[in-house]
Amino acid sequence: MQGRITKQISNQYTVDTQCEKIICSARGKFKNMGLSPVVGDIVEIDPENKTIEKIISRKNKLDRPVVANVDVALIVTSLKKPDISYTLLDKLLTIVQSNNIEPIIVLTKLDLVSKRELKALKKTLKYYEKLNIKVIQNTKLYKLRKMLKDKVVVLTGQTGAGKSTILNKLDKNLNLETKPISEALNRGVHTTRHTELYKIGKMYMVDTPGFSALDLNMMSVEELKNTFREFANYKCMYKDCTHNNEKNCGVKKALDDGLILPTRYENYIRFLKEIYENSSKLYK
Ligand SMILES: Nc1nc2c(ncn2[C@@H]2O[C@H](COP(=O)(O)OP(=O)(O)OP(=O)(O)O)[C@@H](O)[C@H]2O)c(=O)[nH]1
Ligand SMILES: [Mg+2]
Ligand SMILES: [Zn+2]
Repeated sequence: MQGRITKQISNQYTVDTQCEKIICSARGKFKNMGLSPVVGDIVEIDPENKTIEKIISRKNKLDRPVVANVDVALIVTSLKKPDISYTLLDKLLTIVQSNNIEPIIVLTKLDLVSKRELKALKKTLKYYEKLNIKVIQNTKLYKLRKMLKDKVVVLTGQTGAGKSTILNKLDKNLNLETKPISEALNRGVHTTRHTELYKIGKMYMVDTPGFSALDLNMMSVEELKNTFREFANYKCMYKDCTHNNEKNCGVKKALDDGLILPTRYENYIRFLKEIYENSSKLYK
């Protein structure tokens, strides 16, 4: 019998089969193989012993949150309280795209910014739309329903950005815990703690613990470059140009010409350095 893991609490996996939810444990052999089932996995189970027997090979797997077979990531981006962070936005875009997941930016708390601020923000966000990344507002969630039909969807973004609030709006029966930002920040912990897939209509949604710091674990420079889609439009003298200190770099020229958003380039360099630091740690 096959099903999808929708929830995990230590070795207790909730497996959603076509007819029922069965709580299973993973067999010891997975541990020995250095492989453990995660939320989002499609698994073969033994319904009598209530054990997971086999993990069907994955399309992808995210590390934080730990979820497999993800189609779309909603990058929930609050404009105020917490303030928008382009570094976090670009980092999430990079991580999501390097895992072959389609990113959709969902803006929240538009009601907390002034008209003038909103105008400037929208201009910046247009840049992302030109990269073919969808940007939608949390007041227009009906647009999401169509886009996310039959998809496994993760929500990600800072604590207090409004992820659980979005899920609650999409499904009035969920009643996920949400916390005013001041309270959440004072406690220094995320309101949402374990990973779980919620079936909402025809989509599987993950309400994840929000996170603010992420590393680009094991990403190569080549992968990083690929996730900055706009860079491919410019030609550099060296084919393996890292767009850092090289001569005749088309990307740096485009930056000087105002064709590349400065924060995008800054974040790219920041991530590049992180990757170099990670790999030097590896060889120490
Ligand atoms: N003004 C305003 N408040 C919002 C909006 N969206 C969410 N909030 C509020 O922001 C606070 C945090 O929302 P949550 O949904 O708990 O945030 P979260 O992203 O799930 O946070 P974690 O679970 O801690 O990662 C709550 O008080 C929400 O009511 C919005 O569009 N405007
Ligand atoms: Mg939450
Ligand atoms: Zn270059």
